[in-house]
Amino acid sequence: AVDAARAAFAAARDLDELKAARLAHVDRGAVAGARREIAALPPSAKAEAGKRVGAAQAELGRALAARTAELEAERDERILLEETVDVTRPTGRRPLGARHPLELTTQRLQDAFVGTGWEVVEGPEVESEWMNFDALNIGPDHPARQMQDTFFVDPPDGGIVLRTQTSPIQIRTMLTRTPPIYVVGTGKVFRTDELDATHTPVFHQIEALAVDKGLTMAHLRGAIDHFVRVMFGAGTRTRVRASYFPFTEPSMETDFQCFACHGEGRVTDAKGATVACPTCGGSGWIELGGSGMVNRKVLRACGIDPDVYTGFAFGLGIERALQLRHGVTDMRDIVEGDVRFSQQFGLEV
Ligand code: FA5
Repeated sequence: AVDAARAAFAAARDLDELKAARLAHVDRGAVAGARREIAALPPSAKAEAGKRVGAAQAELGRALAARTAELEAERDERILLEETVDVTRPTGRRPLGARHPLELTTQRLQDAFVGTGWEVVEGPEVESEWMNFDALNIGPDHPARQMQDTFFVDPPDGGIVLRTQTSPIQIRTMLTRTPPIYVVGTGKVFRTDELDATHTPVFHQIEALAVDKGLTMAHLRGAIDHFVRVMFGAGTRTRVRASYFPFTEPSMETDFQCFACHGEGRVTDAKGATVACPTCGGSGWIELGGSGMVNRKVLRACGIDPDVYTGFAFGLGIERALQLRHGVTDMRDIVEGDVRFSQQFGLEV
């Protein structure tokens, strides 16, 4: 009986078959039967029979345990093989994104200020007309309201606009702080401009504001020069010219030399003809931003005494700055969000 059981254990190909063999040969097999029969034996034979049956049972137990261990090892090995992960197989890689050059440029511009002790401030994109215009000395009938074509938020007479410039950040800052003030704000601004090579309806500005005792135009020129050097390198050609903004007096505008025609105003087209440069419109210069001494009326509206303090401010378009720095001839490339455009810049903008 023991040999038959051993043969059945050996024949079992997996743990289920081994279980069946155990039921047949151990639990209900001849040895178990022999054990039950011991009770009926005469007392003199019981001890001897008990020993033999016990030895047979122990033998069966050992054989079963050995085969169980073998089959379990086989099973574990099979599972390991079936569940193997091939780490050398090529995977479906997800394409990496890239940080947008506008974001990198903004950071670089902010760094240029923070490095000289200025502070970064923010303002909302949905702004009150009062902050965006009135407080900046642009009254309801002021022609400058038409200079910046405005998106109105419903209802149209609710006095809420999408800010057309970052200059309302100046107002918010002067209303909540006392001089000396040295702050720089950046963000999205909105105008109903058509999308073309140098315009987009949603663009970014950076705005700097300083209010302190004794600030003059010389400080403003110095700040702009520092900014332009950091941003564009020492060799960049810029010019300032007198301009007009209601919130600065006097006002200036900074232009940079057109990178497409190198200031010539004319380029050669695909057919070899000389035509007006499409990037700058033929003037040879591209407007970068406006600046000036903070208008006394604006200081007063913000509760700052213009007889004690003076201030200067400048604001410029970041897309334009990016165009200049990298010779991007068409602003549409900047705003379309194609990752291949961003990838060209890496992390160094
Ligand atoms: C202003 O917005 C003033 N707030 C700037 C200022 C600040 C003056 C502080 C004085 C003191 P302006 O409307 O010129 O000015 O616009 C500033 C710059 O934004 C422009 O020089 C140009 O670089 C950029 N810009 C204007 N319109 C667009 C547009 N549609 N797309 C991209 N950039 C634009």
